[in-house]
Amino acid sequence: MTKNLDFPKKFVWAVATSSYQIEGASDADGKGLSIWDTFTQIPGKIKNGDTGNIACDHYSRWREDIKLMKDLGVDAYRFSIAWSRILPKGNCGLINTKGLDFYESLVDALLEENITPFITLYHWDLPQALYELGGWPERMIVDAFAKYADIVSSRLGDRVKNWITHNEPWVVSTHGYLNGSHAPGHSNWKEALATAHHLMLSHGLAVKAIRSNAPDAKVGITLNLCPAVPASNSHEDHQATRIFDGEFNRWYLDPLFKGRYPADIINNHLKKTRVSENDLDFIKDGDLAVISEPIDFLGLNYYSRAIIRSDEIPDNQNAKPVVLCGEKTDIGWEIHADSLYQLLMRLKNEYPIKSIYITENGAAYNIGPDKNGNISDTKRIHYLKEHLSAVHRAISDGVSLDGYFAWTLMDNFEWAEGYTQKFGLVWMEPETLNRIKKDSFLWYQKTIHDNSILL
Ligand code: IFM
Repeated sequence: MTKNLDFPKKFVWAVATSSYQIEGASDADGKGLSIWDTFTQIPGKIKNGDTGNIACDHYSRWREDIKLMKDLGVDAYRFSIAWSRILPKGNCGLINTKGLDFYESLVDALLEENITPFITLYHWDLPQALYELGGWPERMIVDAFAKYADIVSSRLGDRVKNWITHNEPWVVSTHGYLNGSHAPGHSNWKEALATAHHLMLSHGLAVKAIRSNAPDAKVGITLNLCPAVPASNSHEDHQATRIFDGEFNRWYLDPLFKGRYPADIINNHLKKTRVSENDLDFIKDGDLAVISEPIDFLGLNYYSRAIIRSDEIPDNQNAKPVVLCGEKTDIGWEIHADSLYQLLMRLKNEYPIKSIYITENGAAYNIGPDKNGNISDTKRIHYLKEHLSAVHRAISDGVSLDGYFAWTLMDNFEWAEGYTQKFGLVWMEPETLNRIKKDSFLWYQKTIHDNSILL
């Protein structure tokens, strides 16, 4: 039996992208280098030696991309600004007006089509010049980011009413400064923790800067949150799950919404196992008050859950796992829509959050065109359907969830995976960069049109 799930009238249907993943034009019109421009040049860092030098060439083809979005029927579009297009040398040196002009044209054209722009200020492409001054582990970066936020919002704040300071600070800290799989490729606990702190502190200052230029704007931050479950009922697996949750989720949620770091993680874990007392001296008096500046919405990126197995004891001494990993997408992430529902309910019950947007959700399926040129990505449709059902259920159970941004409009540069992992609703023809709509595009188009999913 089929059934319709209708969404609230004002529900925002949208798609998201990010600058380095789609723009290309890595040195056009006065743009400075970013850490991703340099990291992708290091042999062995990115699959197939791929780079974002050309990416989807959105910098030239943005009009075509807006047409695609118009055709899709979205209410909103989330994109990020490349900091080094605006300030090629970070915060010292001239503002590159051509960079600002580019984003202004994009914003004006979106508004003309009735597509609401959501700007993300930082989606990982730090100006190389700021990295050379010490980057995120150094406190100077906090003022540099606030200044950049001020420059962009003073130019666009009269038209852009939705702002996201950072995208996924956990990824910047963990992949950039702890396991080194992302730019700038460091592996150092103290740097990773300082990076996370400075990202959050700079977020608080940027909120104020944006509001002073656009008092009627809604400002938020996007976190990637990952619900965790113990693999077994053992004490060790439960402990490991609490720590995982503390480092991954509470480390960002608690400062933002409770004005403090999670004490169990600071005292019983980090100081005992990772760093010394002095290593946390980057946290200064008053910082948490800045970080917890009230925000208008939380952006939530959700892809999967984590099943946690302790490594404190040998596996054969631990209890038998009872939670097993289910089906995965092509990138190897488990599909678990119910965890999205549980996460949304947890956010509602544990944190004073005014409004939530799902700012990213989607799946990597790498299927390409068949001999007739059709792209039957039915597995992505299934993934989106299941996750939107979870969203619908959460809304029915009282979560203030105002919109959903599918990740992503078109196949693009997937960081260390290069172009091997395809999350797009639109296929990017490798040689020509022609855009071809996948079946999931047509499905999302109908969903948006009906404001409803058919199960
Ligand atoms: O492509 C990324 C995006 O840049 C940030 N969130 C996760 C996506 C899929 O890995």
